[in-house]
Amino acid sequence: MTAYQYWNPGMETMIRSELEAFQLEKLKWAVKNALRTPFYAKRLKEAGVDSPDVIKTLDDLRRIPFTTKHDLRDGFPYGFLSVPKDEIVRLHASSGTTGAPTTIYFNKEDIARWTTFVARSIYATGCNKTDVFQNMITYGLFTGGLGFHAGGEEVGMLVIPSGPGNTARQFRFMRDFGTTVLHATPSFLLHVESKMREEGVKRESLKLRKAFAGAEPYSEDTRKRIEELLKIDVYNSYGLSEMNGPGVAFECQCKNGVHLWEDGYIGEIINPDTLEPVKEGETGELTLTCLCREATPILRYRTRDLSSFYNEPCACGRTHRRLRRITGRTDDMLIINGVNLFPSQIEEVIMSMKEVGNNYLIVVEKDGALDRLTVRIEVSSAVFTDDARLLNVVKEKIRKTLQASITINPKVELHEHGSLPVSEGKAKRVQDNRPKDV
Ligand code: DLL
Repeated sequence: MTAYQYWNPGMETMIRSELEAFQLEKLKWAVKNALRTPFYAKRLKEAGVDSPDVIKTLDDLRRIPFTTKHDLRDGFPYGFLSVPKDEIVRLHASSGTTGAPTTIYFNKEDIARWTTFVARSIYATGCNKTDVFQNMITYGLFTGGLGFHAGGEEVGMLVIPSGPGNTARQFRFMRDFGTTVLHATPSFLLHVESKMREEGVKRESLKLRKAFAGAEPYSEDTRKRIEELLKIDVYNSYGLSEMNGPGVAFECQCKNGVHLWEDGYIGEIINPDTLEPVKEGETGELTLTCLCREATPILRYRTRDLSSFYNEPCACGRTHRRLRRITGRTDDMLIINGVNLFPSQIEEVIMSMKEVGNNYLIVVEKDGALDRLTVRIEVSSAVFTDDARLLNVVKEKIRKTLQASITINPKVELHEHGSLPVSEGKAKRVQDNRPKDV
């Protein structure tokens, strides 16, 4: 039987009524901070929320208007700042692919609070100060590097700030320092595994036992694949820059959904069209209110991530509700000849097939008036031989399985192991080559 460990037992197992009372106090604090920012001073007053005293119950959250990425960009650079500039000590930014970056500022207390949430997350997976933690995610403006770095140190682990890339160097660190815990995007973990085989690194020569995987969507089958191939326990880690970064929601040792740390964040699931709350347990857009950051308050932020809450309590004893794996973003849905398709639906099918290797790419193009979907898939060298008949059998099998699941007939291309592009950060799984104005 697993002995569950809690970083902050009182807070993590607090009965719901007390947790909600705590949230209410923090929400008032967040509204007070928000009213000091140029953006919310206007937006909240227009909505009749001109004082934190307007918030009398948690239901009053619904009196606060939503905040979008667009608002954050409009407020760049200081429209969301609630403290004097000389109080802020750090910024992080996510650039996305278009438009101005969204920048989040932290004061010293904000950094300390964020760090505690990451430490709590790491500890919930069963890590402790005896672990050696190789942080193979991007440092810099991206929150994954420094966020996990500080959280790991807070737990007391030895943190190796390796960053991503250069797998030969990563393997050397793993051997030299006896790494026990890894952190990376799931796609980079798969790449590490491929390289391990390619470079003949013996798994037995390494002490790896756990990995945190997040920052991009991945399926349950991908998790299982990483666990089986790397012989390692993989925990899902969810977060976003607007809510500090990692440490927003994390899996415990039950590995069945990510606990949203509700003393730091209020989560709502809304219907992205009507903006009304969905029924309990239904899927919709996750909307988050940050209760733990003073310098850049963000209320009811529309994450665009699609998820739902579990209703049942978790066996670990934590009372903070769990979110299901993100199935996609409202803005990454593809429409192929009128059929809606999330890239995660493709990943779910192919990653459960043993013929499929560790990397794939979805390409959408115009073929005359129609859209054409191609799925490029790496296969193992056992499959990728000169035997054209075998290749065709595999290709047909993947095509038919995909078609049965997504109701679109894709073209399937098989590629040699290691031939598709690998990203060190978030994987780019979709290449939409259709003209933008069509
Ligand atoms: O990705 C923060 C982070 C760093 C999370 C390290 C986990 C580990 P952003 O760059 O702002 O921040 O991207 C946030 O990434 O809205 C989701 O769409 C996606 N995302 C993050 N974690 C997961 C996950 C960081 N576990 C955006 N599953 C989010 C699915 C995820 N999607």
